[in-house]
Amino acid sequence: EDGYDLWMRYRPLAKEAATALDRDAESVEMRGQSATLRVAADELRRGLAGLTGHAFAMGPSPHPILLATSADGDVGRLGLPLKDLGDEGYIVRQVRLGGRDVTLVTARTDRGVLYGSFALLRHIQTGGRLDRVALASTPRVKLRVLNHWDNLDGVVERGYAGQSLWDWWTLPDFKDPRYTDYARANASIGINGTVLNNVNAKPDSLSASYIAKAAALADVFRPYGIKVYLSARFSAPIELGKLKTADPLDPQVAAWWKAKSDEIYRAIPDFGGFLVKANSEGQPGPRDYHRSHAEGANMLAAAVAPHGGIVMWRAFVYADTDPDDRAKQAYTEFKPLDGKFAANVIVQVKNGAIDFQPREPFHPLFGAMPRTPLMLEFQITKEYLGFATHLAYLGPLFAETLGSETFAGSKRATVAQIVEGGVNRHALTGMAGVANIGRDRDWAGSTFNQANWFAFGRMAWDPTIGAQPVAREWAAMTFGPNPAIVAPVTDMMMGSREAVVDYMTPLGLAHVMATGHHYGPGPWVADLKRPEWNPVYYHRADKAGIGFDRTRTGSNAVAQYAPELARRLADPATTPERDLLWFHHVSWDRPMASGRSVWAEMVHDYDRGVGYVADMRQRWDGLRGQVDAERWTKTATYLGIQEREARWWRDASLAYWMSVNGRSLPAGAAAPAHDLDWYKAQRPAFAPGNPQ
Ligand code: BDP
Repeated sequence: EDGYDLWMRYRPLAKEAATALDRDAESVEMRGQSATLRVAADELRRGLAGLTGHAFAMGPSPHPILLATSADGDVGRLGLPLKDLGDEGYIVRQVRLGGRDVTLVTARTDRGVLYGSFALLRHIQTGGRLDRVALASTPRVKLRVLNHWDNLDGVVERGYAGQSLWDWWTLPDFKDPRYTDYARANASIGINGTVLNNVNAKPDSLSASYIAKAAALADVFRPYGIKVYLSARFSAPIELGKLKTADPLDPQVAAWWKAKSDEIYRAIPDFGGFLVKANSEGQPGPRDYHRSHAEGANMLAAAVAPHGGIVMWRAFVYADTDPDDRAKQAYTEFKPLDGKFAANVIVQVKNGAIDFQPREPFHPLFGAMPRTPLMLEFQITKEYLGFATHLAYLGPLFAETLGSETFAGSKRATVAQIVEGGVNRHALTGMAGVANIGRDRDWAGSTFNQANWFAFGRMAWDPTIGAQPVAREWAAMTFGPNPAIVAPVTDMMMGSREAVVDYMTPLGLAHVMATGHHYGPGPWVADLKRPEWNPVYYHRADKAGIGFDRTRTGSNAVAQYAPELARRLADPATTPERDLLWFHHVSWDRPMASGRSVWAEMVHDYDRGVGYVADMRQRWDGLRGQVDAERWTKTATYLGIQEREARWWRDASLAYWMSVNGRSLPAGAAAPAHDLDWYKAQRPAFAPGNPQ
C-alpha cells in the first residue's frame, strides 16, 4: 500500500462485522437523479463492496441503504427533524419505510445526502453497526475551503508533497482521475471549496485559457459539492487589461474586474469568488493607491456580487514601514476597518499574529472586529513544523486556537464561536486551510500528514469536535479499526505537535528557524535586511534574559486583546507558561511553576521533545507487521529522520543560547554534539517548495 487510498481504504471488515453488515444492508437504493446522488451511491457501493468483500447491487431490496432527500414523499411523512439541517446537514437512521427496514440517508439537499453517505461509511469503518445507526450533523461553518499555494509552473510554495496536483499543461482536455479522487476525499470530510492557485498570484491565472482550465476542474468537483475559487492578483487590470492603474476607485478598473468576473461566471456558473493577498510581502494592493483594504476588497466584491460570489481578503500584512512589532500590524491596519467591508467580503485571518509557528497565541483580530465576518486560516502544510518529514498531528494546534477564549463581548466568546458567526450573527462564516496536497502517491508527503488534511476538514465542519476523536477516527479508517493499532497511533499523534514545540520553540519562542527554507534551527540569524526577518528580533536573548516584551514596557501588543485578557497577559505571573517568551522578556533565572529556572525549563523542554520522538519511534516499531510494509517502512524511516533532526534543533539551539547567556547546562543534561560554528555551517539540501 502506498497511501493513495487515504482514509477511504475500505478494506474487508472482521468476519462478525461483515456478516452483520450483510444482514443489515442488501443494496443501495436511490430516489431521484442527480450527479451528486449518483456519486454518493457509487461511493457507498464502492465502500460496502470493499468492506464486505462482495459487490453491492443498485436498486430496491428488503433491507436497502436508501438515499433520498426530504422532497421524497415517504421520507417527508416520517417527520424527521430536517428543518434544522440547513443545506448541508444530514440524518442517517434505521427507519421503517413502506413495510421495510431501511437505513435511510437523508437531508434537505443532495449535498446533504452525499455528506450523510460519507458519514455512514465512516461509521462502519470505525467499527459502528448499521442496526444501531443514528447520525445527524450540520456543519457549523459555511465555507470550508482549501487554499492551494500552487503555482502555474507546477511548483507548490511551501508544498512538501511534490509538484502541484493540477496539471495545467494538459487541462482542460485531460481530466486526470486523481482530480476525482481528490474531490471524493474532500467531500468525505466536508470540504466544500478550493482555491486553486497561490495567494502570491500570477495575473495569468485570470486569463481566458486558465479560466477554461479552472472550469474543467470545477466540472469534476461540482457533483462533490466543491466550489472553485481563484487567488486574484490585484494588479491584473494592468498586466492583463493593459490599464494604467489598478486603483480600486478608478471606474475603468472596477469595470475591468466586473467584465472579468462575468467572463469567469460564464465558464463556471457556481464560481465561489476571489482570494486576495494584497500589500503583503511585495504583493500589489489598494495601498499602492492610498486606498484602504476595505476599498480594494469592496470593489472586487461588487464585481462578483451579482453572481453570488464572495471575496476572501487576507489580513496577513506586515510592512517595514512599521518598525514597532510585526505581531501588531494586521490588527493596527484592519481593526479600524471594522464595519467597512461589503456584505460579501470575509476577512481571512491566520490563527496567530505572526506566521503559522509551532505555537502562537490566537490572533488578536478574533473578537476585535464584531461587524466583520472573519475567516480563520490554518496552515495544513507544515512550513514551520518539519515539513512532511516530521510527524506532527495538527489537531491539537487547531483545537487550541479554536478553543481559546477571546474575552471579547459579554459572552467571552471562544475563537470557534467567533468563526461560527453566532456571536455577531454573521451569515458568512469560514475556515481556510493551506493545503498539504501534491502529486506524491500518498498525496500529503507522508501517511501521518494525511491526518492533518482530514482533521482540518472535520474541524472546519465542527470546530468543537476535539482533536482526539478526530485522531481516533482517522487512525481507524487509515489502519483499520483494531484497537491494538488505533490506541497507540492515536496516543502518538496526540502529543506529537507539542513535541515539535518542545524541540523547536519552547516556552513561547517563535521564528527561530534558519533563513528561507524554514526547516532547521537558526536562532543566531541577525543579518537579514528587514529586522523582522531575523530570529534575534523575535527572541531578544541577551546575557540577562530572553523573550519579546509585548507589555507596556515593550511593544504593548497585549493591548490588542480584550481588556480582561490584556490584563492577564501583561503580567508574566498570569500569562500561560507556554506563551511566556511570546509576551515577556524575562530573566534566565526566573522561577517557573515546576521550580526550575527559565533556562533549566527550556533545556528540560528540548529534552522532552527529543524524548517524545524517540518514544514514537519505539511505539511505531511495536506496530511492525500490523501495518502494511510500505506505509510502515516509510513512517519508520521518517521517524528516524525526525529523531536526528529533533536532536539537531535541541543541540544547535542550546549551543547558541549558551553562547549568549554564558551558562552551563543543568546537571544531567547532555552537551550539544558539536560546537556552535558547526551548527551555523549546516546547510540543508535545496528545500522543496521554497520560493527563491
Ligand atoms: C508565509 C510563507 C510565504 C507565504 C506567506 C503568506 O512563508 O511563503 O506566501 O506566508 O501566507 O508563511 O502569504
